[in-house]
Amino acid sequence: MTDDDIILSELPDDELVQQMHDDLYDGLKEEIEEATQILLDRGWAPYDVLTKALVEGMRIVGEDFRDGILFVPEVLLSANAMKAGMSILRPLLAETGAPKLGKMVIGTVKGDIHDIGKNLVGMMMEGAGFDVVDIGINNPVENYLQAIEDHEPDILGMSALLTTTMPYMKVVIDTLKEKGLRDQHIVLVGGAPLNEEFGMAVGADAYCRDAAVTVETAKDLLKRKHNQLAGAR
Ligand code: B1M
Repeated sequence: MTDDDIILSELPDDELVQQMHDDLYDGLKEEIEEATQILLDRGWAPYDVLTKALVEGMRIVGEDFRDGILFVPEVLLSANAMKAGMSILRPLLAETGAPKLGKMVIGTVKGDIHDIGKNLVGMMMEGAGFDVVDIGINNPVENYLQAIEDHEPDILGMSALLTTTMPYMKVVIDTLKEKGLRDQHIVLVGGAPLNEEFGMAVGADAYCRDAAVTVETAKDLLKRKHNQLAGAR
């Protein structure tokens, strides 16, 4: 059977998820949209569609990109397909009706245009009840400062996917310090090449391994901050 003959709605769940990994790999946006909707219609939780079908598919793409099997144009198509699936899930993940826990500004740092992980973090934070202001990609320090002034967030989130761009996080944090703004915000950093040690070295409050950890860390640090403020009164 060729890919053209496959009727997605007739595949059982496990084969459909496998097919989504293949379709993501091949950058087939419409198929990813259709399959995302099928899984939702079958009662899958949006979070499970996101992690088991889309994120896992992108992990496979990432491995083959690393190994020189896939190249930038192909990975761009995969990224577009991934985003199409994510945009179906986004309103569903955000639809919790939970009271607002706080506000986060998030952006990818200067020189870096990767945004899938950042978008995912934003979606999960919204779903957990945070207001999220996404300032996009390739942000110089001025953009972060402007967003902080405009939106007065509790949390500043920065994403970097390249070893060459991750040091820029320190530039942003040092500038916040110089301007006396650092202590007013919880600073969280994330992205595939980072780790705990790096997060501490650049002066962030925490490194977040993934979107779920970001939500937990944000809640935890915000609670601690509120307790500290209450104790100081
Ligand atoms: Co790029 N790329 N890429 N790429 N790309 C990587 C990052 C790379 C590791 C691939 C590889 O070679 N193995 C490699 C970096 C190597 C390095 O730095 N040592 C790389 C390279 C080299 C490049 C280019 C330089 C390639 C070139 O031009 N020759 C170029 C750079 C462009 C630039 O930014 N200036 C480039 C371009 C691209 C595309 C445009 C083709 C595309 C991006 C499309 C887009 O984002 N719109 C792309 C992609 C898709 C990838 C890989 C394959 C996948 C990244 C991704 O979306 N992962 C990636 C390989 C990899 O990471 N293994 C790769 C899925 C996503 C859900 O995970 O982003 O890790 P991730 O996010 C996670 C966590 O990290 C965390 O939570 C997220 C969700 O759980 N997290 C945060 C992320 N940000 C956070 C922020 C937070 C908290 C948690 O704030 C609080």
